[in-house]
Amino acid sequence: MREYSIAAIPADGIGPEVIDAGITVLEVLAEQRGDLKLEFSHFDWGSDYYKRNGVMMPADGLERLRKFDAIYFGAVGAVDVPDHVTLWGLRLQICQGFDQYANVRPTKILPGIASPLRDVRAGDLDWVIVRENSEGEYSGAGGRVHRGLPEEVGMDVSVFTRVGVERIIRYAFRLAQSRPRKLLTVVTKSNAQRHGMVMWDEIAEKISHEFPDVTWDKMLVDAMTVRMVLKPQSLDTIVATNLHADVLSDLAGALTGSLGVAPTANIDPERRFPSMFEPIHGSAFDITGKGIANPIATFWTAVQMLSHLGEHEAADQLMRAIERAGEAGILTPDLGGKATTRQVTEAVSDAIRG
Ligand code: GGG
Repeated sequence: MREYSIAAIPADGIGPEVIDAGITVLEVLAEQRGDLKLEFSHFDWGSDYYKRNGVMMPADGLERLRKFDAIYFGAVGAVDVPDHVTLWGLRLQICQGFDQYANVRPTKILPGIASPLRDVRAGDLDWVIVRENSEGEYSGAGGRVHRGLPEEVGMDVSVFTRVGVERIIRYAFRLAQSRPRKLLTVVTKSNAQRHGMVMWDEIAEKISHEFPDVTWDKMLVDAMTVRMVLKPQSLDTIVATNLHADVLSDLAGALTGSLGVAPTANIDPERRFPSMFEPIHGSAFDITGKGIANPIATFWTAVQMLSHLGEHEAADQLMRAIERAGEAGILTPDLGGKATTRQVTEAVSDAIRG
């Protein structure tokens, strides 16, 4: 029996609903297999915690998380707490505190789910977006001076370091190399942003020589949005900055049916710290409590978590169960269906049981 301890941080909005669903299917999976024990510890951090304590997580939060094998995360964002407070106070603190510099976002059209793109169906669109997750536009550098005055200045400084860019581009080349098509697209905006983004291009060129079997190209982020829509089959692995990849992966989510199916893994490739697994979507407070949140992204990120833990068979089993629920047409309203979170959870659990 292999045992893993997992920190569950459901946080805000629909986060608790989808994490609850995720833990249910993981427990069904562990029970059905019999070779796996998953021990969940729950943390009530997030916006409600902030309203009670003035912080999104306690000062020793990272220290408390460090001992876990993985973190299973819901979403941040609340109606009555500013977004930059919720994001920086919890999700980014964990990503940056644990140097989870590779944010990996598999994107494909699952069976039974329709893409809004004409003539594009399951198999035609199969990408992995790699988001730089530690610096760039999310460096946190900058400031505001002369607050409230006409001459007020607000600055967000994008910081790109050679170490940071080299490691993410190398990670992306390695990932592209491990996939059948061995294709990588490096996205920047190096025509307009002539310092850090030009350094990205130069570093990509240098690192490409370590991977002679990977075919790669460069795209400007604006042109990339067009290519994703018009020529989705021409793409495979994609690497971009923190902000660019954030925007591109929302588009990718929509192209694969809904953001509700899009998973993400915040990985520390060197395994010094626990990695964190979550749906891409936020707290979606417009549907919170209605029981209709799509749990598929949270299930799919559990597949990523199992793979990261080395449980590849269990990961494949869960992925097949997710696909079978889609094939059976058990879909939540964001995908045009009528199923509830609970019905999708039951369908995936039944598929696991076979
Ligand atoms: N589960 C992902 C999540 O909660 N995202 C909230 C959010 O505001 N993210 C912004 C970002 O990642 O840039």
